[in-house]
Amino acid sequence: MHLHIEGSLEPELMFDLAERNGVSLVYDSVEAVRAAYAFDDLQAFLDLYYQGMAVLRTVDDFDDLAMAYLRRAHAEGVVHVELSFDPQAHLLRGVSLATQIEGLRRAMRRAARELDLSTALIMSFLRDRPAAEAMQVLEQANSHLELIDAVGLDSAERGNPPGQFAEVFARARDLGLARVAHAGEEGPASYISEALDSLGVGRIDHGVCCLEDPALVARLREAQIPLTVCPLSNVRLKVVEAMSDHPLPALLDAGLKLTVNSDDPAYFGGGVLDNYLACHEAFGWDEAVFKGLARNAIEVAYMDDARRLELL
Ligand code: ES4
Ligand code: ZN
Repeated sequence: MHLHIEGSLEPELMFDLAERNGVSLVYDSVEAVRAAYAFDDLQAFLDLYYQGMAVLRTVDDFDDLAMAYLRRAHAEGVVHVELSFDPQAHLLRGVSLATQIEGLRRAMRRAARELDLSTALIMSFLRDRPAAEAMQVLEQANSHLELIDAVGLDSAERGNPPGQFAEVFARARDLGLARVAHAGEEGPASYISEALDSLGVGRIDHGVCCLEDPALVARLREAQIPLTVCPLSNVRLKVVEAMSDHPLPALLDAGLKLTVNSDDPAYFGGGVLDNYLACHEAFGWDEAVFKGLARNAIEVAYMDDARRLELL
């Protein structure tokens, strides 16, 4: 449920697409790209993430990117994928919204047919760009609304509070779209409350900083607001020093509705299964804990009720 499809771009495909589109990369090998993936914080990652995705130009590129990821997810036992994408990052490079959505949706349709994977599409706004730009993108998306399931909010968190996007999210609600937002990844716990209050989100992406505020933890527990936690991402971006310091066990003890997700699998050390395995190794969780996490995801995912019943 928390996957940036552009963050699933493996260096091998990055080179293939660069060649196909005549885009030059600053790296001369796949190994050099991987070696550059040592981040001090979210911004250091975002700089490489936006640079890497510049190879995406055509419908086929978005189709190939998504299909490669959906095949890998299927191979590791994933049965439902919610792909989030960052339309502004591509619009700013002259790639139309129609191109992006057509490519992603083509892969999603094929995955349903060939892999029995259900999927949903989340259009995320960049919080470090003006809210007026997000509103323009939402208006542009009006002609593709049946192809979008939810809107999200991502990119650089600190100094970019959710409240700035209140109007955009109110408009998304009026258009019948579900809403999620990154909050409490690097930013303060107050951004989590703000995302709930001013954006009306139904889920919080990350949310790990909620433990700073006991009243907020109580609220999240009482309302059973889902948190899409990404442990390997938090280690790679130095939100925590190591898996052994990760707050997941404390969040679980607090009775929160948790799911474990991969965020940007090509950049942070793997997919959902790798994140599950890292939790098993660090926390010694048994099968019952993982079944509970997977069940939480199925209960709150954007899928139709027939699919939910089939999976539960
Ligand atoms: C992201 Cl890890 C993370 N945080 C915020 N925005 C993002 N976009 C892609 N990955
Ligand atoms: Zn994320």
